[in-house]
Amino acid sequence: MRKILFLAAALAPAAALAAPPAGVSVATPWARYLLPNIPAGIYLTLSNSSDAPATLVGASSPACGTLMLHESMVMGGSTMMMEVASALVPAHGSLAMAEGGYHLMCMNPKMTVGGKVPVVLDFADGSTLAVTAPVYGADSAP
Ligand SMILES: [Cu+2]
Repeated sequence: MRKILFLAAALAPAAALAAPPAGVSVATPWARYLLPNIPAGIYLTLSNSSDAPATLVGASSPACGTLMLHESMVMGGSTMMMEVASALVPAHGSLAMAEGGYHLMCMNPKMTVGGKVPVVLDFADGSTLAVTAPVYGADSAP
């Protein structure tokens, strides 16, 4: 009896969701949705109160099909965006993922304006952060 209880306790952590990254919190997550065939941007601000940097390496959402980590930049006078492998949230600092900079790109959006989409952020140390992003349309933002 004692042995069985011990095994159950040892297995429990593996069945649970990955822990959130230490000291990292999210503010003002939101999505901009236009049309089903136009990728939707997801924006948020990550803050890190810990002594170690946190590295965002990806994200997923059942409302997006593929959810990519993008960075917008101006090249030769026009704004381009490209997929990036990671984005750093500095120790005792923050990372604003906003229009014109880093953002999440929801390639096959299945959402409605006024609704909410769940997003899981994945960090390099294996930790994850679950976020709920309200959906805005073309002409509004939080
Ligand atoms: Cu993009």
